[in-house]
Amino acid sequence: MSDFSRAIVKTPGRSLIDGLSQAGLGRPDYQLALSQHRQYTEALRICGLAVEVLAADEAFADSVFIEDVAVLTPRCAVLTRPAAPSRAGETAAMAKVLPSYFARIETIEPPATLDGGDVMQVGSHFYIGLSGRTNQAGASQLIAILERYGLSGMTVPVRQFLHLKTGITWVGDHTLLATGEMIDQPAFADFTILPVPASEAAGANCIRINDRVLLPSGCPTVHAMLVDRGEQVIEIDISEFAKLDGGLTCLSLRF
Ligand code: CIR
Repeated sequence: MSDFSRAIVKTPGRSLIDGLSQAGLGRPDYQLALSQHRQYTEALRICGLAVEVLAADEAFADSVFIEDVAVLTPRCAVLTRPAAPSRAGETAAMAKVLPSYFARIETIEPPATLDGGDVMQVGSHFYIGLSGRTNQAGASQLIAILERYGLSGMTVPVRQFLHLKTGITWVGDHTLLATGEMIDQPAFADFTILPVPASEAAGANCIRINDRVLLPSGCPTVHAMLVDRGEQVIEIDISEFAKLDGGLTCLSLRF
């Protein structure tokens, strides 16, 4: 079981409509995005988390995807180095927030790039996607930091997805929800894989929090698989964030 007690989220700004997007689903509706973000935040609270809600930052259209700017571990926080040029400045705001919660803060340094969406924690081990956003130098720096704190990490190639966790997330015990290239990825051969059909690919990005699982709405097959395992599922509609390639995990940092 994960044992999170806190989360940090960031209110979407009006500039959200200009966020990076490959999805081809059109621009987000800002008012609907705000309402979905409130429901998401409320779901985190229902899971028992104390949630800090940061103010919107209009200078950074994608800053609602707060997961990408930090990796939080039980022993230290790591400020990342987002690869997208328009997102590079997002870490400055996070650098001011983290000292309230973490005594030890590490940073990823140039020329490395690393987005938090590429980092999947399973216990004390961290899987790091080598994607269009996270390079080998970023992964190597993160692994070196983790090892200094008695944690461990390894890389996983990501070809089909924006980030590693776009295609795979940990759902509890020794089990992962996976879609596309992640279903047969050798790095995860020892796990029980719950295969997510391509038609419900968004469902591969879920969040296990304490005794509940958050799941994007519109994934009936995945919902049924989770209920079969005895999970308590909370469905959340994040349609406006999906238009910017965002999933459930990207909208918060949990620790
Ligand atoms: C981006 O392209 O950076 C944003 N539009 C979406 C980031 C999604 N983050 C994530 O999957 N961790």
